[in-house]
Amino acid sequence: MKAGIVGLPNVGKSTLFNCLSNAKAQSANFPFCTIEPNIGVVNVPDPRLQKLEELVNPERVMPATVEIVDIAGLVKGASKGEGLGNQFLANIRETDAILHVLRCFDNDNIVHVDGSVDPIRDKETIDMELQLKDLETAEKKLDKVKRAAKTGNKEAQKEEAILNKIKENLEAGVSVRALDFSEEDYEDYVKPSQFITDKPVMYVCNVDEGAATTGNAYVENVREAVKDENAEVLVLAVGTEADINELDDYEERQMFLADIGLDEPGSAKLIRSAYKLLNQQTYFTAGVKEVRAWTVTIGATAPQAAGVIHTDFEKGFIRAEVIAYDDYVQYGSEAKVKEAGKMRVEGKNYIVKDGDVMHFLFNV
Ligand SMILES: Nc1nc2c(ncn2[C@@H]2O[C@H](COP(=O)(O)OP(=O)(O)OP(=O)(O)O)[C@@H](O)[C@H]2O)c(=O)[nH]1
Ligand SMILES: [Mg+2]
Repeated sequence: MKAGIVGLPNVGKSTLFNCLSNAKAQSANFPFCTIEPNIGVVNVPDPRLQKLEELVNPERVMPATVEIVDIAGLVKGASKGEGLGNQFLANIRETDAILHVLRCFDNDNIVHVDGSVDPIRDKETIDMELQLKDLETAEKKLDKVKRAAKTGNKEAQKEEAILNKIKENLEAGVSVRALDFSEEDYEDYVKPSQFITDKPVMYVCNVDEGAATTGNAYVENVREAVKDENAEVLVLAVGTEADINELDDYEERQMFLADIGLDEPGSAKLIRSAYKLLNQQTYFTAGVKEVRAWTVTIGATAPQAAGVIHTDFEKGFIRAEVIAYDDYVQYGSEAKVKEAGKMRVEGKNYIVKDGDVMHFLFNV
């Protein structure tokens, strides 16, 4: 699962990537600095892991990770090949969620491809290009399905109706994610097309450091414009955080963060949000060798969770011993949790909960 950083050129996407990841992307004050996508595997900050570390005192600690991709900027006409054109659209299609970066800071020295700072216009530009690309996808599919629909094939007719609904909405500037479908229709006819505007999105408002905690008028405009989208709007002083991230010393970083009013980097919050946006959650394994956070899709069963560690664990799954994170912390050790009768034994239909501390029994 990966989240892609998307936006106009020169709005701070690569700078944001550098806040998140240690794989340094080139960032510079000119449009289309990024061409090939930068990929980073980013640790998901999770205070629960430190707590478990204190309790278990393991040899090592492994955090959960999420993959972030920094993608080339896109401009008006991109869907028709302008700028870097279609190439980047393929990069976006390969991601599972979109982090849409909007420039919300004034600075005459940083070029804006459309001449002025206006995050609402910028958002519309990006949305429109992605919608045009999806329109192309919908039309291609429609062409294919039309003939079969004419001959009376019921399924083809259903698909045609759904594709027409998508097409009409895209033409009216409505993204696929905003449309309602029955779960069955969605699974059968919408999801397989992998529409770009169907991917979950969150907005990252790039502000200057004075607005890191408060936001600014641009951010207010963004909030107002997306209020019906049910999408998170995150405020981040990307440039400043990238500078702070360059410092090697933890204390020093915390000091500079405190200066702009933060007790943790906005980028940490962003990673957690991206993780949620990807529909992921964490369960833990806690042993003396290793305390580790594992990533599972929300709704995953115990065997599927076991499969994240090893496919054999899933195939040979017998049962799982589960301790809720809060119980683990309250009683302080696995033994004490057991004594208190708070360790549960769960079977193959158990739906994993965020924060479960799990131990799997299996045979191979
Ligand atoms: N003042 C200020 N400058 C910023 C901020 N974020 C990024 N910049 C600068 O803006 C310029 C462009 O940043 P990049 O991160 O390379 O932009 P990008 O969106 O990746 O651009 P492309 O790869 O060309 O699409 C660089 O000179 C950054 O230093 C910010 O928050 N404040
Ligand atoms: Mg870039």
